[in-house]
Amino acid sequence: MNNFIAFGLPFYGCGTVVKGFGRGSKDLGIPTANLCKEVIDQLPEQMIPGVYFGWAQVDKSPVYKMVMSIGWNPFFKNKEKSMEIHILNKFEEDFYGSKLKVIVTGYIRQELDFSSVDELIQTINSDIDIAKTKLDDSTNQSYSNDKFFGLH
Ligand code: ADP
Ligand code: RBF
Ligand code: MG
Repeated sequence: MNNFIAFGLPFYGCGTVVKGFGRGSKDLGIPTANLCKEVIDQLPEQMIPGVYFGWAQVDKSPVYKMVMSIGWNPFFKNKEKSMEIHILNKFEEDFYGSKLKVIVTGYIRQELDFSSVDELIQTINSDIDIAKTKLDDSTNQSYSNDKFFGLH
């Protein structure tokens, strides 16, 4: 619960999926749907750069677990702030231009720099394990049925 207060959570966001940096996250097995600038500009001040988890919905899809990175990706030294969401579901097709809704319920860690891509991937995979477990607790689970996801 302290996380909620410290990081301004839960955060409810909705925006269009835009093209990201085209770095081939997908080839690494971790595609990330990048949210449009309008959402990034509306983030509360307490939502510091870092790795978060929560729930996501693409247009009228079911609600899935997700992990999210906010910031400048120190490993790649991005010039623009991004908000990228990896949804824990296998999609048959890309969904650029779709409406993506998220409820962010927890914070995992700061963004880090790494000495290799392998290290980055391993760390993201451990974030995914943490998110899967935490999202099963009753407080986090309850947000998957939030009426926010029912309004289209
Ligand atoms: P970009 O640099 O354009 O963001 P990515 O390699 O990160 O490219 O791929 C992101 C795209 O992959 C998303 O915009 C979405 O259309 C698609 N995609 C397919 N499966 C997923 C998933 N499980 N989570 C997030 N995006 C996915
Ligand atoms: N990029 C970083 O530079 N440092 C990070 O600590 C970091 N953590 C991430 C955690 C998650 C859960 C996700 C989805 C992405 C993260 N990224 C991070 C962004 C990553 O570098 C980006 O998605 C690349 O495009 C992967 O190839
Ligand atoms: Mg991406």
